[in-house]
Order: sequence, then structure tokens, then C-alpha cells
Amino acid sequence: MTAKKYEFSPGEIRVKKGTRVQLKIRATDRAHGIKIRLYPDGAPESGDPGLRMAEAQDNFKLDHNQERVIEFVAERPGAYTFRCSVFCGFGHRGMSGKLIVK
Ligand SMILES: [Cu+2]
Repeated sequence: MTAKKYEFSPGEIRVKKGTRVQLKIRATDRAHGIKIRLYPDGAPESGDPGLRMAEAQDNFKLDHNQERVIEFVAERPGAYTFRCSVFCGFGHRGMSGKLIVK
């Protein structure tokens, strides 16, 4: 996946429930970040998260042109929103995408 002003590409990723996912992401124009909500849209942030991260964090800085690998197990079906977590300009607030677990 790539991150640039003001989009993640692809903006939607689909994976199967139970899959161990390695999300490889690179910021191509400047630094960005990715913060993944670990609970599906509409679900409260309590109990076991729907995404089990390999590292105990949900927010990753993406340095310019440096690939990061984010690993997790997609435990629960649903739509998970991720968004840019490093201010990158006027479109920053709208820079987001979805991970769909089925
Ligand atoms: Cu941003």
C-alpha cells in the first residue's frame, strides 16, 4: 500500500477472517502515519480487539520512502477504519481507508 497526500492506495483492502496479514506500506511524497482502529466500525472499543496486532500498537509513523510492515491477525469480521496520524496538510483529516474482514 502507498500513502500520499491525501490518500492511501488502495483505499480499501479485503482479507479473510483468521488470516495473518502483513500490510506493507510506504509513504511516497512525505512523512505520513497510519492509525488503525482495532475494533470494527460501529463496535465499542472494549473487550478483545477484532485485529490482533503483532506489536502492541495501533499507530505507526511512516517516514518518507521507508517501507513499514504492519502485522496482525484479522480475528473478527467487519470494516476497520484507518487514517493518517501525521499532519500532512489541508486534506489530512480526510485521509483514510478501510480494511474489510470477511
Ligand atoms: Cu496526514
